[in-house]
Amino acid sequence: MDESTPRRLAVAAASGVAVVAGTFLVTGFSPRWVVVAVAQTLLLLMPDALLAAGIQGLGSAGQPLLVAGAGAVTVGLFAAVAALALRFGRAAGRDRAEIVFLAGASQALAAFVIAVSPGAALVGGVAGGASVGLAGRAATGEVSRARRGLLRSAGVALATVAVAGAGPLARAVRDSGGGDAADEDVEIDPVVERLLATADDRSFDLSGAEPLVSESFYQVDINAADPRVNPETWTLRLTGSVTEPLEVDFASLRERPTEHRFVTLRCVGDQLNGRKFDTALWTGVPVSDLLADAGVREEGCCVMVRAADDYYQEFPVSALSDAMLAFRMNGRPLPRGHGAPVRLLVPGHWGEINVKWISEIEVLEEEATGYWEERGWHGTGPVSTTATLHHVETDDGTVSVGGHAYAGVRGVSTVEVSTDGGDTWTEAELTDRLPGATPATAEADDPAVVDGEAEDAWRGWRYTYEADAEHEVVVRAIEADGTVQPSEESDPFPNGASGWVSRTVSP
Ligand SMILES: Nc1nc2c(c(=O)[nH]1)N[C@H]1C(S)=C(S)[C@@H](COP(=O)(O)O)O[C@H]1N2
Ligand SMILES: [Mo]
Repeated sequence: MDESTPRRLAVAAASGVAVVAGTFLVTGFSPRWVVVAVAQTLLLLMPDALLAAGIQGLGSAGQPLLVAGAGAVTVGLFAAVAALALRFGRAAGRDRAEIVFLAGASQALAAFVIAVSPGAALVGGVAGGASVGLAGRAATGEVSRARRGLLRSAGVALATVAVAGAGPLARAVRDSGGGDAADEDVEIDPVVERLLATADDRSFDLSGAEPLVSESFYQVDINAADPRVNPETWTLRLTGSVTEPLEVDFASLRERPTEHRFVTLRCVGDQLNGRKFDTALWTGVPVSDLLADAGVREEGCCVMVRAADDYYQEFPVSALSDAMLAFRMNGRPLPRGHGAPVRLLVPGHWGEINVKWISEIEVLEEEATGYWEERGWHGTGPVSTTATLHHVETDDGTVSVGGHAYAGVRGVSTVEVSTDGGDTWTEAELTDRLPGATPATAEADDPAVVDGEAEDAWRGWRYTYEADAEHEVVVRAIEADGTVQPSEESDPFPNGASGWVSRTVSP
């Protein structure tokens, strides 16, 4: 290693940073950014168990970790490309301009291969090359004046990061918080407003637990950066074993009969008493109308539902009979993170078949395997019954406990609480059920708007009692037909977590 080698490596590293920042300038935080493309590749290479722990287990917290790791790998990749270019250029006795060009061009090529974005490749190559070029002799030759060159190179990298960072980074940070069009001031439909106000009225005030409409809705998906799907060009195709294949665009979907529904989602990867379990008021179009138009053939047993992020899930076509294509959430346009512009909601089923960014429903004549089932999960069926215990408050011997209970479309009729570790049980107080499906054409002041009962939404529960010694609280849900939630505990993998939630309480 001659004296200039460490400097050349530093120049290469700065150049790698410049490429990563330069490409970001063009793509923003999207699947076309080199770092996101590398992250997706890392996901593909990851062992199934690690992948599941990252996505199903960590949920949205896994995403920043993955992106940070992929960022480091990507900088390293482009630094290596720059270092190779410098090495070859020098060995071949090229002059500085030629070496700079070689470095920039090879980085542009690498960027193109990684993320197939010509604009990003060009800007990335220019940033990377400029960073090498301004390093001057630190990169290409004699040691004299090398230090100043190194500083200039790092300067280019920093400047690119700063320029790339300002606007798009702010947007990325906002997007990763779920914010986007859905965050803008939109006028909420009066019927939606009435439904949300009703949900609010019916909620118990439980510190530590969500109201009946979640304030923060969990997010789980396979993406390092969620797809951006343009509603103007979005279509949904109905293909496969149908008499009349169909393609609907956003405008024609929105002309179909629309309704508002309270629906709960829970991820099969949710822990016992976990937080990947939420409820929203969704607005959309029943899938059955579309299926009827396409005409499912008698041989059609199942569907493969596909999405813009290359996610795919397979399940019985019968599950779609009461499903909905949703394009609004709590009265606002569906947020990007929850599947904009259109997602599927399948009543009573685990979250994983509620496909976001939906692009195709293919009717199959034979069963097939979806994304998570290929990785060992059993999450395409109905949810299991669960009761959470998220609220525990003690005040001078008075204890108040509460949470939510959910049994999919089987419905929860009762929640029971034990304060002696499961020996004796008492009925908890339950929230009134959320209102049933409401046509979007309803009049807001029509009493029927809040009549009826949501078919697939959780209920809140609470129980207040006196206690003077440490004790164990246990909670269990009972389904509408009297079935008691099973007590046997299991991990989320592969069928979803089961068991009664318990907690030791000291008054
Ligand atoms: N296109 C697509 N749809 C998807 C997923 C995904 O990775 N890609 N994840 C599924 C899983 S595992 C769950 S639990 C729910 C979560 O929906 P949410 O992120 O809106 O809460 O979306 C489902 N739909
Ligand atoms: Mo999930």
